[in-house]
Amino acid sequence: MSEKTIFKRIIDKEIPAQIVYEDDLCMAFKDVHPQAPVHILLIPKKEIASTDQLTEADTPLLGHLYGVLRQLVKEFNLQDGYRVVTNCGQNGGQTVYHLHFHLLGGRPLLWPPG
Ligand code: DGP
Repeated sequence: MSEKTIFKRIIDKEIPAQIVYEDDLCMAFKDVHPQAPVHILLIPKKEIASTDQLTEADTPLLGHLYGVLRQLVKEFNLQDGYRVVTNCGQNGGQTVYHLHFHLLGGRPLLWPPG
């Protein structure tokens, strides 16, 4: 069996994280290397390695995740603007192969990204 990702270990509560939201389908916690005053990672509990592994069956899950993102936007007062990022694959800068959304805000964010 392949090794658990660090995010699966957080889901299983084997390692600590600053969890800001959790339900049956997903979990949100603070990024350990924050790139903005607010930097939260939202992950499904289902083990999906990346956007490349998503199927049509995951459509309701993605809708749920975006609903939770909007809740987090309110909770963390990001009404002035924010960014939702999913890195995919080597060129996309993905380092953890468990699907996740970065929610970044609390400062003006530059574009294009590096
Ligand atoms: P990505 O490069 O898109 O795969 O982002 C992975 C993010 O996960 C990166 O911003 C740092 C964060 N991260 C890695 N390990 C841990 C951890 O153990 N705890 C927390 N809270 N975040 C982590």
